[in-house]
Amino acid sequence: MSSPEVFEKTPGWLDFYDGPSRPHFKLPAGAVDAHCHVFGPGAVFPYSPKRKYTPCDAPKEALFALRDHLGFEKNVIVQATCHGTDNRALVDALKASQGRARGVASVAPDISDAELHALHEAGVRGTRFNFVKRLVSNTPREVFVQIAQRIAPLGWHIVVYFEAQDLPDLYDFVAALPTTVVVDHMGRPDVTKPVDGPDFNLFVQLMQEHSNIWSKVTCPERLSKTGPFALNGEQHAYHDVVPFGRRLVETFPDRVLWGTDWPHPNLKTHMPDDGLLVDYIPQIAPTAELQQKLLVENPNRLYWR
Ligand code: 0GY
Repeated sequence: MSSPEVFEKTPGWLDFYDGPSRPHFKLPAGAVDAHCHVFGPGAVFPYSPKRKYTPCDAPKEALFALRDHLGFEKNVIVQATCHGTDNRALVDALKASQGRARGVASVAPDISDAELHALHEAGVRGTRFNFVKRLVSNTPREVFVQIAQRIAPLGWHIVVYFEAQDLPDLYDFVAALPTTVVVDHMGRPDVTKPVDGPDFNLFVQLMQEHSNIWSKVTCPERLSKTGPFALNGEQHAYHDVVPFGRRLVETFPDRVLWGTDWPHPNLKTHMPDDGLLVDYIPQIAPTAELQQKLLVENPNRLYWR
């Protein structure tokens, strides 16, 4: 047998946070971490030859340990671009979770019916369309339309990942998708702009006009310019992102999801303490009712029905 390929991490790659704190915020029973990934390990599940980065290994055992440490009951594991359309690491994690994880896969339009059904059987409930140019080469929109037609009969949804400056161009395409659509990370707003300014209003309009569109109110650590610093002597994690998350949670309480984004790919300056990320949640979902919807009811309705 040939020896497994050895992968060198992208220079400057930050490994996930070692020894996350235990959050002060107590998650409600049944809470779901609805956006996280597994990476490899590369020796078992090689990274895609087409990848734009090589991550640290972040295996399922580490994800499940984090789940238990933070107090989540379940995970939604999203296929990351470094694995391309090879969903084996994802499927392996889903099977090992004993029903406590669901998945979002990346598929090609020519995937066979048998392969689609095997993914469904393993716990996949969605596919991801990625428009972030530093992560993927361009996929023609007709290809995405073909994939949407293949997955819709399974009752899957589509996760879309784009950056705010691309929304005007993508608006009609996203609005026309035939399934439930979940937008990653609030469409990546520029949080130095006003929360009620034209850019974020366009995103809110997309959700207002289309009741099938949901948003993950995730990734303050990616969007924040202020970072996880104390304010007025209190720990206010990523406070500049709070108005954006809170606006979506309060306007669309039944169509928002939250997740850690562990192991936090492609962060260049700081790696978040996942415990502190959990402590961010009550800032954007201040009542027990909003927390229950965000963390328990919404993800269970989408992934475990
Ligand atoms: C995220 C964000 C990123 C990466 C990916 O699939 C991926 O490679 O999603 C990113 O670099 O912004 O949601 O994990």
